[in-house]
Amino acid sequence: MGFATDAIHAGQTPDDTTGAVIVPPYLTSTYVQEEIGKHKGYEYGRTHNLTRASMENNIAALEKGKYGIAFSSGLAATQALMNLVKSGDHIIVSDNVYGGTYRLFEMIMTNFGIKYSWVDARNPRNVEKAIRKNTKMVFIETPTNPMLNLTDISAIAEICKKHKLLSVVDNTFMSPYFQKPLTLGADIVVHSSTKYLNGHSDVIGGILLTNRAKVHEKMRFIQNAAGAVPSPFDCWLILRATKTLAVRMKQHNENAQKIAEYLTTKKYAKKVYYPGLPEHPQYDLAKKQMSGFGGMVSVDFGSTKKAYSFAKKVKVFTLAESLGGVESLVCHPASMTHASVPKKDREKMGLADSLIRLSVGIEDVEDLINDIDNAIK
Ligand code: P1T
Repeated sequence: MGFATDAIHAGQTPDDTTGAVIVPPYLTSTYVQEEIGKHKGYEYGRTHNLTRASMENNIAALEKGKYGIAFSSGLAATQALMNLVKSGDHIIVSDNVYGGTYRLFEMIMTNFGIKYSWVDARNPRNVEKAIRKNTKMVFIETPTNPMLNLTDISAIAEICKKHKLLSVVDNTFMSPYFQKPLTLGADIVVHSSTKYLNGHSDVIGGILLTNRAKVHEKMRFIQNAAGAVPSPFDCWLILRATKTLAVRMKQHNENAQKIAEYLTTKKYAKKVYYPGLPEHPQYDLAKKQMSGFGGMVSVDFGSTKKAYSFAKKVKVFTLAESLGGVESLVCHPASMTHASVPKKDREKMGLADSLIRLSVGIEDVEDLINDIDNAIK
């Protein structure tokens, strides 16, 4: 089946009792047992929930994965992944990731003896060079938040296979509509389903997708044993939202492409970051591994004052953290999403105090462009 068909149907069958076409939110913490040990396969809400399972299977189908394991946030999903390694193990990470991922790895997981190397993964050779005896995993975000750097997923997967490492791709920025890392050889995909998958800025969620039975088994165990599960209602909202993922992503992409192209013609935008611009240094790779360029655009205004003023003056764009919702958001990564990253590390990757990140929504693009222009004036 095609993507849009799977988005609407995969993982879902009409309800057995009533024939309800839409999987209901099973808002229950527990299930009746006929006698001890005799039940319908559902024992307790943390362990089993049909709304959650439907959502997991739906997103797994979209990512071309066999298994989906959902969590209460994107970071909870990433944290669960850390159970695949142990104290003394080493993980290689792309040097630009969401600031919260950096904070989780450097400020929490290092206390448990996990070691991290941060490398510029735009060149896969840097990843291979960073491999040590105790390396177990390579974790990349592509495109990165907020610099929109790309990593060649196939090249990383190949390196990981050669050295028997697990390859993980945070696919939050593209969504499976534009990029399917498992089909390029990655072992695990992680999402903040808070973003495009849900797309309506009303849920916090995360999910892991894989084709590896052993990874699935371990993660399913962690999901239940550590317990960071999403609520059935949130799962229902996400399942409702993925039905329109294809149409939303097309519009995000169309609007973002127009805005990025428009900004490149304006003197006030000192630098525009968008993988759909031919001047993006990795435009060829973008065309190779993605089927669209997404809805995220970053702009360097060349001065912190101008960046602050722009964020304050836009009216259709809302100043807020997060991304991937139908409404357009503006964010100042240095003080918001990436405040946990030391300034010198931010600057090394071009994440200046003068940088503004736009999550381009699906409003009328003329209104968004007018909003940008009015703010600049
Ligand atoms: O917020 P949460 O659902 O826990 O997801 C964390 C996360 C993981 N990966 C990427 C690429 C992300 O962008 C995020 C969250 N990002 C934001 C909140 C933000 O505004 O960038």
